Amino acid sequence: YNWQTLKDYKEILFSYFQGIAKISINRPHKHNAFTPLTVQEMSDAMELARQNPEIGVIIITGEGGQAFCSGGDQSVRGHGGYIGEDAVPRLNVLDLQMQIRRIPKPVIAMVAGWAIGGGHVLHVVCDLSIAADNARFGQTGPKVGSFDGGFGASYLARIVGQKKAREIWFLCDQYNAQEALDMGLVNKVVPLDQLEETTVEWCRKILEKSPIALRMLKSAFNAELDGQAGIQELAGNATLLYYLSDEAKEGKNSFLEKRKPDFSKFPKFP
Ligand code: 1HA
Repeated sequence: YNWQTLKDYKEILFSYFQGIAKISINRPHKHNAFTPLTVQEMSDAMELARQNPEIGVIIITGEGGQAFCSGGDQSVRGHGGYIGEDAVPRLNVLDLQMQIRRIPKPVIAMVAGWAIGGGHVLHVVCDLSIAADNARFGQTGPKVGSFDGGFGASYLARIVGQKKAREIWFLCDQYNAQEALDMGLVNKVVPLDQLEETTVEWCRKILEKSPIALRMLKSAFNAELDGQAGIQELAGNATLLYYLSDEAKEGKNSFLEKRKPDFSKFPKFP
């Protein structure tokens, strides 16, 4: 595929091909562990992908074929978070998780090798996960002095069930691609050399579909779990649709034309 670089970053690659954006962590020497800068760059790329109307689907992945992401870089973990160049400790991956969930376009995790710790949670919050046969999944928090009690716990439990989610966190075991497939943690497992091809094929199937239907469905799936914030997201999409209607336009036009709105011609559906 002829991936075109959309923007140059230090710790990630951000590229584009035929409606698809690919955000790839580029720290293979650390199994793609993230620093605050990695996360900041991923956030920036996600925002660009959100704003770009050419982009209909986003792939999140890691370079090198040996790891998707091994979580927070423990060598920059300091007092109160992961420390970047500005010496401030941060847990900014939590904001990135929210971005992945809220972007109104499908996000696919393309997982080769390790998806561990905070890197595992990153694939969990993606809409779909496609795994290579060398993928390995697991949480390490209780082993390394961390935990993600947000989506990393509650959303994981929605996916694999309460018993399995507690097992994953309490034992910190690692699971292979087939085991992940069996527990519904990933959508598909393919040989490593077919990973990108399959993921692009799935993206193309998605890109053929109605963008508003996809957008409504993503926010509907989110709403059930996200409470007031989820309802806000779903309702925002209802507002978007309403703005497209003549009925809503009559409201705006009457204001601009300094007259009373005339909604009489609009049906009062049963
Ligand atoms: O829980 C959170 C958060 C919770 C709330 C809010 C924010 C959060 C943000 C982050 C996190 C976390 O991510 S906590 C969990 C952090 N991650 C880990 O505990 C995984 C650590 N890595 C491993 O257990 C293993 O590396 C591995 C099972 C993924 C692979 O093992 P393997 O094949 O034996 O490779 P290994 O030799 O260990 O790794 C290759 C190189 O990558 C090593 O460097 P080298 O010794 O060659 O210099 C290794 O140190 C480095 N590396 C791997 N993972 C990390 C890492 N370096 C820093 N941080 C890592 N996470």
